[in-house]
Amino acid sequence: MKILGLGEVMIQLNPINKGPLRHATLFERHVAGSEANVIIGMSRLGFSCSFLTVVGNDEFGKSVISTLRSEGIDTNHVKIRESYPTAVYFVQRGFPVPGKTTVFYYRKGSAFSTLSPDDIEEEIFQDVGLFHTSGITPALSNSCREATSKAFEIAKDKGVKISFDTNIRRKLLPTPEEALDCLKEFIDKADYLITGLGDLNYIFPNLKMEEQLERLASMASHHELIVVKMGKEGACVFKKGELICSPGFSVEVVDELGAGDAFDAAFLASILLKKDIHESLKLANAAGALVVSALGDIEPLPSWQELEDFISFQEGKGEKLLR
Ligand code: KDG
Repeated sequence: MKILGLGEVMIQLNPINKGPLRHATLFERHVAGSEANVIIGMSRLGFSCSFLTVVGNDEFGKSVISTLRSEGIDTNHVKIRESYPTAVYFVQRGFPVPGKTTVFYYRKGSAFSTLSPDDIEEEIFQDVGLFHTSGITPALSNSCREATSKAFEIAKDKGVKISFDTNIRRKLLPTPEEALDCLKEFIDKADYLITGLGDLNYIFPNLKMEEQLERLASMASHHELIVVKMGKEGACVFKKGELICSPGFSVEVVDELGAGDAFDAAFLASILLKKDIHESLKLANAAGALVVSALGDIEPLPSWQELEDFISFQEGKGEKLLR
C-alpha cells in the first residue's frame, strides 16, 4: 500500500548545547517537518511513500529534496517555487524548562505557504492507501487551508483512508477558538485521528480526558479510532467508547522534537499491518522514546529491528545487545 504525506519541510538549526538561543554559536543543521517525519518513519518501516510539499529554488530546498530522496520517498510531487524561500526554524533545548524544547519559526511567506488547491491534483492520489497530514498544514496560510480541504475531499472521494494529527502549534493557532475553527473540517473527515493531551487541554480546557475524547469523537464523524499521545506517560486509543492505554518508556531526553511524529509513524505502520492496538501502542511509544534520545527529528527514526531491540532492552531481555 502506498502512503502519501502533505506538509512543509524545513531546515532545522539545532544548537549543540542546551540553553538560551541568544548565546548559541554552534548549530547542527537538520531537515524536519512533522508530516515528512511521519512519512520517512513509515518508509523506514517498509512502506512505499510519496510526499507532496513546496520548497524554494534555493540551497535549502535542494537539501529537503535530497533528504526525502535518500529516504526512498517519491519526490515527483515536490514543487519548486521561484522567488520564495524554503522555511527555516531554530530550536532552543532545555531552557527555560529543563527537558522542554521551544521552536522559533522563520516560515512566514515561505514557498510552502503559497501551496494552493491548484497544487493538489487528483492523480497524486492514484494507488494511495493512506493519506497523512496534520493541523500544522492548514494553519500556515489561507491557501494552505484550502489546499488541505481539497486534498481531504479527493481522498474521501477515492476511498483513501485519512490519518490526521491535530498537532496544534500555538504560534500558528494562537487561540483555542482559532484552532477549532481551522481544524474542525479535518477532524470531521479523519479515519485515524491522532491528538495529544496538550492539544486536548487547549481546545477543551477543564475537562477530564474521557470527556474531552467524547467531545472530539462527536466532531469526528468518520473516525475509526482516536489516539491520544501523553508524552512519557504513554498513549491511549479511544475506540467505540472504550479506552485502551499503554505506558511510555523512560529515557534521557536530549531533544523532545519529533517524538510525536515517530509515534505516529510506528502506530500507523502497525495498524496497517493489522497488529493489535496494545502492540501498536507499545511499538509507537518505543519509537517516540527512541527519537527523544538524539538530536534531529528524522535521524533517529527506527526500523522494526531497532524497535524490537529497544523494547527487549527496556524489558530487561536485552543482555546480548550489550556485547
Ligand atoms: O513534530 C516536530 C515538528 O513540530 C518540528 O520539527 C517542526 O514541523 C515542525 C513544526 O511545524 O513545528
